[in-house]
Amino acid sequence: MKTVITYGTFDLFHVGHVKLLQRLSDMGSKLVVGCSTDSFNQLKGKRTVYPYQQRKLLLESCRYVDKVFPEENWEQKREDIIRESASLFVMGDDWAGKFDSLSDIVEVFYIPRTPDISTTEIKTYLSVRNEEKDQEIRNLLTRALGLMESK
Ligand code: C2G
Repeated sequence: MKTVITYGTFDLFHVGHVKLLQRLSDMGSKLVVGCSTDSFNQLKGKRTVYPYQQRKLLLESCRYVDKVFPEENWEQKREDIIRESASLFVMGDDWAGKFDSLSDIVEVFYIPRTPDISTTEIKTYLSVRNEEKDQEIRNLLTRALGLMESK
C-alpha cells in the first residue's frame, strides 16, 4: 500500500494537471493532494481564477485523486507526509531539487511536466482573444459611425 503525496494550486484545471495526477496515481495505490489555499497563493504571489473550494472540488472529481487537503504554508509538508503515511513525494520537474530535504522521511521524485500547457498560457490566450474581440467591436463601431456621418 504505497501512498503518493503531491502539492499544487491546480488553477483552471487542465490536461497538464490530469496527466500528472494520472502518472502519480500509477506510482502507488493511493494519491493524496495538498491544494494551495487562496491565502497561501497570496503568499506565493499567485493570483488564481478559481477560489480554493472550486479547485478542491475539481481535484476531488478527478478519478486519479483519493484525497485533497489544504496546503496553507511551505512548512506543513513534513507533518502531512507523516499524517498520510506517504512513501512517495512527487512533483513536476519545475520544482526539481526544491524538496530534497524531505528525503529523510519519504522518497522524493520530480517527473517531467506535461508540455505545451499551463494555467499561464491559458490566461494569456484568453486575454489575447478578448483584445482581438475588443478590436473587432471598435472596427465595427468606426464603420457604423462612418456610415452614419456619410448620410
Ligand atoms: N504541472 C505539470 N504539467 C503542466 C502544469 C503543471 O506537470 N503542464 C504540475 C506542476 O509541475 C506541479 C503540479 O502540476 O507539480 C501543480 O502545478 P501548479 O498548480 O502550478 O502548482 P504550484 O503553484 O507550482 O504549487 O508547495 C508546492 C506548491 O504548492 C506547488
